[in-house]
Amino acid sequence: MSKIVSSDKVNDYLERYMEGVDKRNPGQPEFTQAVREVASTVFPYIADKPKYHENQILERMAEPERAISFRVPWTDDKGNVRTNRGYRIQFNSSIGPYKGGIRFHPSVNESILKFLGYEQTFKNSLTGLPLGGGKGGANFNPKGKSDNEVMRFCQSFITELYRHIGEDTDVPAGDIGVGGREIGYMFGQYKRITNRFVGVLTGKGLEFGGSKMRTEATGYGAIFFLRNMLDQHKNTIEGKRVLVSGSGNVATHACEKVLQLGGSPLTMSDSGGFVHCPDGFSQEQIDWVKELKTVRRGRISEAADEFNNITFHEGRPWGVEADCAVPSATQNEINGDEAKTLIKNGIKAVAEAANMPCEQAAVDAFVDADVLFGPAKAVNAGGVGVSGLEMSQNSARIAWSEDDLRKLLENMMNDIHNSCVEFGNTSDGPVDYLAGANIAGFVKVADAMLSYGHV
Ligand code: NDP
Ligand code: 2IT
Repeated sequence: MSKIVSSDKVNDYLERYMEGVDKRNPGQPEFTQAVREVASTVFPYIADKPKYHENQILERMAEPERAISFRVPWTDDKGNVRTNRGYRIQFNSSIGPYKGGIRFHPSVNESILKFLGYEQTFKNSLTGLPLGGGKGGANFNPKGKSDNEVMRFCQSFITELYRHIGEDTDVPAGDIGVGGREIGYMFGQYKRITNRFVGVLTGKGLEFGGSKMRTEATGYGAIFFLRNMLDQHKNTIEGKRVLVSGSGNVATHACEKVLQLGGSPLTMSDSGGFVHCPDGFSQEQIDWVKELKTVRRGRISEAADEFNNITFHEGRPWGVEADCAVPSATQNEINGDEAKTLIKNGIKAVAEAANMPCEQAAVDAFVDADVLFGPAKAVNAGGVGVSGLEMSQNSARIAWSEDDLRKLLENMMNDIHNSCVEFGNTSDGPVDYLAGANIAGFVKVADAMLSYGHV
């Protein structure tokens, strides 16, 4: 390959590569969407670096090292036998043990978990910690289930999964539908089966090896990254009106950090619709939503019944006028038309706190309009970053202070932002955070793979 490769030629390579990926993964649109997003920015970077082509690095990266699928039988409170499908996708262990969350949601399938495991590989690389990429879950719907049903499901799930994971092999954590309650049940069953007390899961309770700041880390980290993007472009988060979607772990802590840094979080949502508070949610209101979602397990619409400055609306919050958007619910929750509405309403920055919340058409619209766009693998890496620190504390049998962990998280997000700027700086226009994050995440994993030979 010559030193200078034309952009037409790079596009040809990309399309040929994607043809192969599409062919090998039929019926997996989320997975191929995630691969295209990475490949479209990495191909131009490696165009004059033949070692990556000759060693088929991108081809090998798009193939999980191992995909495990298993039966999860359990009994509901009425005595009915129920069966779900569990998975663990062990995607890439080049730079550390597989690491990534577990999702319980009826939509879970192999495509969604492969997209998440693939993304996780690059995200974990960006943290600077020795963490490989993986993801797991089940098509189990925790909504409407009793605590005992959730416990029995988690116990059955781990009764198969335990043989595939370990503190130096694969370390799962939470994701949609998996929080402190579920991690507790799963850790308890793992310990019981193996008779070992080790850091095999992260996001544990503080009483049994959990890390301070892990609960807050993803949402707080996302807002640190948003602040860094604004600072880098001579702007500030103070006074900004911020749209947040979701009302779970990531969304509530994102709202909290926006408020702490002097901004106004205007919206939260769930699958039933969104709530809008034109004054910006107060800490009391955010705490109320945390309790609603983690203890009472109610619907976000209830916030409008409780507070008279909050209104409930059907649909998604992207029609509300604001300065920044932090999608924090799920994949593909902003489409191209919604992106255009946000742009028309003057949005200045979008930080993806959920994984792949923007459809490709939305990403393209933001980038074309010079809106600052922070991609998920950089923006939400604080969660897995503090999970990595939980693993370190577990190995050393120590617990760091909240103050130390807060500083470590903030420094980690600064370092990730700097890496994106290093690889994504453009001569004209804003930093290309998409390319920056993808390339910075890619290089470390790719170079480790080169060292190992063809494995
Ligand atoms: P939670 O389960 O705590 O909250 C999920 C929220 O998103 C709920 O409000 C839920 O509403 C909403 N939601 C989920 N699916 C849909 C859907 N299909 N349509 C509309 N709303 C939906 O999950 P998290 O906060 O942990 O995760 C949110 C996002 O952040 C996910 O993309 C996850 O992968 C990502 N993430 C999480 C990390 C973590 O540390 N937890 C780390 C990095 C990324 P409802 O209750 O109605 O379903
Ligand atoms: O998507 C993610 O990064 C997570 N769900 C957190 C993973 C982890 O291992 O903490």
